[in-house]
Amino acid sequence: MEYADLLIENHGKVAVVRLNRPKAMNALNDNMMNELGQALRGFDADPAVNVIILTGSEKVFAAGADIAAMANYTYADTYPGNYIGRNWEHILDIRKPVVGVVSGYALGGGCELAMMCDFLIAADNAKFGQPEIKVGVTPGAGGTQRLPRAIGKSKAMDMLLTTRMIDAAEAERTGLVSRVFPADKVMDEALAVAQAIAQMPVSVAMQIKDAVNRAFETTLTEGVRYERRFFHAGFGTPAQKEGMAAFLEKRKPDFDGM
Ligand code: DAK
Repeated sequence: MEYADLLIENHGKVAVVRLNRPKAMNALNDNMMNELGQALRGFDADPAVNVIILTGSEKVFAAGADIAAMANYTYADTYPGNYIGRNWEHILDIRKPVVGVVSGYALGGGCELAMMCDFLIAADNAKFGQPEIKVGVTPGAGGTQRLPRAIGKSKAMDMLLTTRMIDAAEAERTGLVSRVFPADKVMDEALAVAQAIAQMPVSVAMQIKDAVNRAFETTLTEGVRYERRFFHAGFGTPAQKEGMAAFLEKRKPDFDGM
């Protein structure tokens, strides 16, 4: 499948989706977000793919919503037209793991999109920011909600109100990203991480993702109850039979197709 604003790579059970509008610093527009939804849904439904990597270029993940495209929007274009809601959040419906890999800038909507991934790996040149206030709007794709949950209220308020960018080291220290690698190695390292996940049973990876995301939406008691149902159901699956048998037989498990 060819896309105007994305590049796709296949690495066995790992699919890589690259945002690709280099002349506009990968600014996010309707076409790119429609294509992104299409690509992600396609891989989610593809039994040959277990893990998806979402990334940009070496210089920029995405510099935010396309300011040129939205500068003349009216309220009628945004609220009735469901700007953002109509096509930015397809990623939240993806059930397989989505690993975000950020090199360079992830600003505004770019930072918000990155935060919709399941976890983030950063290059040491990564910079995260929410500079929307500088262009006269609030964040509109979850920045005021996911950033404080990720890095705490004080740091989030600082970034959102002053537009201060944080670098990869601060992003790792505050928990926004899970790992940082040198920029020239980050894709190889991220692919190794994704391949490791891809060897696990994809059905269990999907359940873990579902349960962890539930932690942000419910009470602890209900969340643990939700997790327990998956754990109990696991005893009716080939993945549990293979995983535990392989351990006892001191061999590597083969979770292919599970
Ligand atoms: N949109 C459109 N074009 C952009 C862009 C953007 N966000 N960011 C960069 N570009 C374009 C530049 O205009 C320039 O185009 P040409 O002049 O070459 O035609 C080209 O990319 C290269 O950019 P620079 O020349 O500026 O490159 P530098 O390396 O000097 O600087 C930069 C890189 C990323 C620091 C800088 O470009 C920058 O500050 N960009 C803007 C970052 C920003 O403010 N991002 C937040 C965007 S606002 C809403 C929902 C959501 C949102 C809003 C409303 N509602 C529900 C209502 C979300 C808003 C945002 O994300």
